[in-house]
Amino acid sequence: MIFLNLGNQPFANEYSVKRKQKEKKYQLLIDFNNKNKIVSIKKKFLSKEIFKNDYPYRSSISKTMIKSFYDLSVMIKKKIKKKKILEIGCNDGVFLRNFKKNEVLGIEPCGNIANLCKKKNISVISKYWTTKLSKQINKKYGKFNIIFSANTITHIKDYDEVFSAINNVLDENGILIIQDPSLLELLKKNAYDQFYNEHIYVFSYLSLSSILKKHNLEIYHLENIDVHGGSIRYYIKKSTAKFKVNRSVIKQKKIEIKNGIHKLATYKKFKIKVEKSKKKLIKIFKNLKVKNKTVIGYGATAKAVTVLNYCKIDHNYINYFLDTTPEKQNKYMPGVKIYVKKYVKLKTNNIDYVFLGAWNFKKEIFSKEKNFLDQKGKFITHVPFPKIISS
Ligand code: DWN
Repeated sequence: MIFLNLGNQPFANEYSVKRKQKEKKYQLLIDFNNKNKIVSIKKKFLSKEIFKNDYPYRSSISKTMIKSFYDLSVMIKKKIKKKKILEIGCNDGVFLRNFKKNEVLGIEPCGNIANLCKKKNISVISKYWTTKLSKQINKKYGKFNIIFSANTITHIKDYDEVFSAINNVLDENGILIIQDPSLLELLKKNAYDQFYNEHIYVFSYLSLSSILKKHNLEIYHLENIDVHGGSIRYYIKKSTAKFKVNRSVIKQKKIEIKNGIHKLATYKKFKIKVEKSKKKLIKIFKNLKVKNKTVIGYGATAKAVTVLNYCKIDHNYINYFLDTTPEKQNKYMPGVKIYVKKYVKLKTNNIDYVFLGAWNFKKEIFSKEKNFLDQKGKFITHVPFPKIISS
C-alpha cells in the first residue's frame, strides 16, 4: 500500500555540468507491504541504472564515518584472530583499509570508486553483487569468515539473490555484518529524505529478519548506531551456527512492535507529519527570500536532493551548496539545479543562513563551523522538524 508521494524526483546522485541539461525523473512513491512488513520505494531501479562509473559518493568524506569504520575494525581484530573479510559495496575502502591487505577483498561496482581502492592496494572486484559473482569468488577464494556490507544491501532490488549469493561464500561459522538506516529512527526523526532511488528498501529488524529466515540466516546481535541519521548494525549467522541470540535482538523487536512498525496506521500518521514538515520548510525559505537574506546549502547529499525537489526549493532560494566531494563540485544538483561549490569555511560577512543538507553530520559540521555559529550565523534544518538553529 502506497502511503507517501514524494513527487517527481531526479536520480539523487546524477549531477549535471549544465543547468539546462535534461534529466530522467520518476515518481517517488513509498510503499508498505502489510504481508512481509517491508517498506520500499515503488519504482525499483536496477543497480546498473544507478551505480555507474561516475558515481560521486565517497564514504571516507567524513571524519565521523572514518572513525565509525575504524572502531568496528578494532572490535573485529580483538575478537577474531584469523580473518578473511569480504566487503560488498566497499566504496573507497574506508573500512577495508584498516586491515592487512591479504585479509580482505572488496566488491565495488562503480569503476571510478573501485579505482580509489586500487590506488590504496586494496584488492577489489568491480562488479555487481550477484549469484554468478559469488560462485566465481567461491571458486577462486573459498569461503569468508566475515562478510561486511554498509549502506549497500538496501540499494539492491533483488534481496533474495543478495542473501543466497552471500550464503555461497559465508563460512558455516562465519559472521555477516550489515548496517543500514533504521526504519524506526527514520520515522522518529521524520527523515523522509532517506527515501530516494538508491534506497530501494529501508529495513526494520522485523522486515530484515523475515527475509533472512528464508535463507537460513539469523540475526543474533544488533547495535543501534548514530551514523547516517540512525542506523542498525546487524550481526547475522547461518541458522546452523551455534552462537547464542543476544538480548539486543529481543529488545529491538519489542521496541519496533511498540512503535507500530508492522502497522499501516503508523505510516499514515508519518505521511501527515511529512506533509506538515514540507509546508513549514517552504514557509521558512519564502520568509527569508522576502527578507532578502543570503541562503546557501551545506553538504550536497542525496537526501538534500530529495527534500529540495519534494519541496520545490531550487536555485531561486538557495544561492549555492558547499561540498567537500570533488565529483560534485562545479556541477548542478539534480532537479533543483543548485550549483555546488568547493567547500570553504563559513563566514558571516557573506552568508546569513545555511541549509544543512548533511544533517546526519550535524555534530561534525557544527564543530567545524563553530566560528560561524559564534558570530550569529544560522543554520536551517528540516530534521526532525523544520527550524532555524543559532548558537
Ligand atoms: O546510502 C548512501 C549513503 C551512505 O551515502 C548512498 N545512497 C548515498 C549517500 O547518501 P548521502 O549523499 O545522503 O550521504 P551523506 O554521507 O550524508 O553525504 C554527505 C555529503 O556532505 C557528502 O557529499 C560530503 C558532504 N560533506 C561536506 O561537504 N562537509 C560532509 C561533511 C561531513 C562535511 O563536513
